[in-house]
Amino acid sequence: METCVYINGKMYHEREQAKVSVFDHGYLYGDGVFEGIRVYNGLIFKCREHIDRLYESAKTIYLDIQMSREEMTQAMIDTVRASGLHDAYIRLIVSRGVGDLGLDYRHCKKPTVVIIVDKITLYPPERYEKGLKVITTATRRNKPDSLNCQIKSCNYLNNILAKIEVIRAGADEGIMLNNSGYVTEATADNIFVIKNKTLITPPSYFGILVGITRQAVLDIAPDEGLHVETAGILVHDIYNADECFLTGSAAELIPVVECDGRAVGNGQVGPVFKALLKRFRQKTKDDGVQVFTD
Ligand code: PXG
Repeated sequence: METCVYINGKMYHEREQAKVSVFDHGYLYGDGVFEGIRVYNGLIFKCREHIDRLYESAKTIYLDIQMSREEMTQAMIDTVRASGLHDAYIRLIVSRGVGDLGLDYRHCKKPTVVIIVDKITLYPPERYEKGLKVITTATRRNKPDSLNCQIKSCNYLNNILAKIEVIRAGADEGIMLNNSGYVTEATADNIFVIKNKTLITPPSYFGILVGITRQAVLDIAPDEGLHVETAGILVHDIYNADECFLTGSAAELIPVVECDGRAVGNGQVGPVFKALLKRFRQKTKDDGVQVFTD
C-alpha cells in the first residue's frame, strides 16, 4: 500500500525520487495535458473515456504522445498494480517534455509521461454528509475561443484564481460563470441542478470541461425517473433549485446546500441526490478495467 509514480517507463516508490526536469515545458509553461482517474475495488473507472479525452486534449494542442492508447492503458494498469492500491486515484500527465527556454515547442523532442497513483481527498468527509456552501466567483471561466475548456490542460490558473477567491471568502467551493453570466462549472467539478424532477447541467458550448462523471450521472439519471436536460443555468436557477450538486472524478458526487448565502431547496441534502449517489456507487463496483488478476 503505497504511492507509485511512473515517469517515462520507470517506476518510483519514493515521492522524493519522482522528479522531472525544470526545463520541462509542463513546468515552464503549463504546456501539457492531464487526467484524474479513480480506481474502485481494483477497477479503473471509465478508463477508455479518460484515455480518449487525454488523446483528444493532446491532439488539440499538437502534442504527439508517442505511445498508443493501449500502451498508455497498460502503463496505467502496471502502475496501479505496483502501488498495490485497490482504491486509488490516478493522476496521468503528459507534458510537452524537456526543451529550451522560450515557447518554441519544437525543441521538446519527447513528451514526459507521468502516472501518479496515490490517494486523494478533495473535500472533508462531513461535507459529503452535510453539503457544500458555495459562492459565485468574480473570476469568469476563460472564453472557449481563447482556451477551449474541453482541453484538460496543465494550465489551471483560471480555476486556481477562482479557488483562491473561494478560500479567502471562507466558502467551500466556487461557481464560475461564463462571459455572458451563465453558470459553467465549479473550480474543478461540473454542476447539476434539479427542479421538479428535471436534472439540468450546462452544455459543453457554454465553456465547461465535459466531465466523465457528469456523463456517468446523465446516464443513470433516467433510471431514477428524472428528465434530463443540458441547458443554460443562471445563478437564479441555483438559488431556486430543489437540489444542486457537483461531480468530478476526484470529488465524485457532492451536494450543494447553499449558494451566495441562499439555501438551496430546504438547505439539506436532498433525496434525489442520495438516490443518484447510490446508483453511482453501484456503477463504480462493476464498471472498469481490471488491474489485479488474482
Ligand atoms: N471541470 C473541471 C474544470 C475539472 O478540472 C471536472 C470538471 C470534472 O471532470 P471529470 O471528468 O473528472 O468528471 C474537472 C476534473 C486534480 C483533479 O488532480 C482535477 C479534476 C478531476 C480529478 C482530479 O486536480 N478535474
